[in-house]
Amino acid sequence: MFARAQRSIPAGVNSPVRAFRSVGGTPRFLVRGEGPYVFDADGKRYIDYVGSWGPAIAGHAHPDVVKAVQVTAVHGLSFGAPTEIEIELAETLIARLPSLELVRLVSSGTEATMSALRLARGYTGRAKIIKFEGCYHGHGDSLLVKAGSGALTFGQPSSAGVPPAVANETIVVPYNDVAAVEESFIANPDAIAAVIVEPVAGNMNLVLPATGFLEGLRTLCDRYGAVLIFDEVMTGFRVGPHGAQGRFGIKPDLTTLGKVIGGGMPVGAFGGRRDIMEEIAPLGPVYQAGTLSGNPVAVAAGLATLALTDAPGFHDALARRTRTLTEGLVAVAKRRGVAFSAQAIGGMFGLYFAELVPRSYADVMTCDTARFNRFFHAMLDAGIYFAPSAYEAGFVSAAHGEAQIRETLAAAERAFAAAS
Ligand code: HOZ
Repeated sequence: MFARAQRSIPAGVNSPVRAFRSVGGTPRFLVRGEGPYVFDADGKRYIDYVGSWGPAIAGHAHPDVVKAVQVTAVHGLSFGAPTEIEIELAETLIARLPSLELVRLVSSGTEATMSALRLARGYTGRAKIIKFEGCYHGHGDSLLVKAGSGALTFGQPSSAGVPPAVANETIVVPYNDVAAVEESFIANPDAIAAVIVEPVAGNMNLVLPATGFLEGLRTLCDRYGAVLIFDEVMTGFRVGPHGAQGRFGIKPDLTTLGKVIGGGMPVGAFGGRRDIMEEIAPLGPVYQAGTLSGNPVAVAAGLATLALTDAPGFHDALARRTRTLTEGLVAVAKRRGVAFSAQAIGGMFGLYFAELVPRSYADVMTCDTARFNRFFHAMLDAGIYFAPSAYEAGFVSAAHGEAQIRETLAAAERAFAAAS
């Protein structure tokens, strides 16, 4: 399949990290998923810690989600006209995130971040933005400057094809460095439209915000009249029922969402303060549109998924299980004498072949990628599917139970030996 795919698709994949180029070997072509498992075209079963890169928080093919899709699809796949189910998703998102007064649905996280930036620029009448080294916000031109995820995995954090005039409007500063943000504001008075940040960075492996970092961004944006955008495409309803903003108690001006809110179908969203959102067409002059925006079948999958996360104790149980995994891996590595660390927040985790957990892109770059690659392949052979890159966060679903964690840790005993 891989050979065939490469004849018609660049590198045989429709998104770069899937190509396995940084870890080597052949990508697995998946044919089905069920709960915590995915199955490849050769019939091999894997415990899946990619979870479609985040959306599969309830596990694969959860019966409630599948049913919602089936029931909705029978009535038509897309209308390009308003539907009631879109209101339900908008109301659900607003109820969960107090910072959202209005929200618009789109079809991907990339669309959400691109639109939020345009909106911030239109609202402030300013051109420059601040982003953080190693943060990835989709593949919009302004955002592919020192980006994370696949851009980082393949050593191309700044993409070709982005005109210098566009890239020059993006100021990049180190994650967790409030002083650098302040210096940028001082150097560019009245020119910065927005600060966009992953409140928990998940595209340069996992990096947590240091104490005071998010608060500092809030203060500086208020002081200099810039829009604070939290990119919660990854963290939205994965690190807690009210996202990272609920968890850290910071109210951004705009929020971008994706992944979990589509439950595996293409849904994104951006929303926030009413006075800013009212600048969006047709209320205001900032244009944004999409044929499949608010697609009813995709929205149905998202609503069903969000309903599952409303179960009492859902996020606590998810966080506990994720911690059991990371603490277990650290214990195994220690026994094997491997320099390794790990951490978790909600249902997200990071694994690092380094003694200490990283606090910045520079720290992430000190991790031993050769060791990661050996560990990755040993785990894959044992039926454990981690992200095929040392620069991606991992994801646990509600369908992962003790049995899967035990099996993972048993495989890790051998994989750490192979990695060292
Ligand atoms: N950019 C995604 C991970 N952070 C990967 C998307 C994919 O390959 O599906």
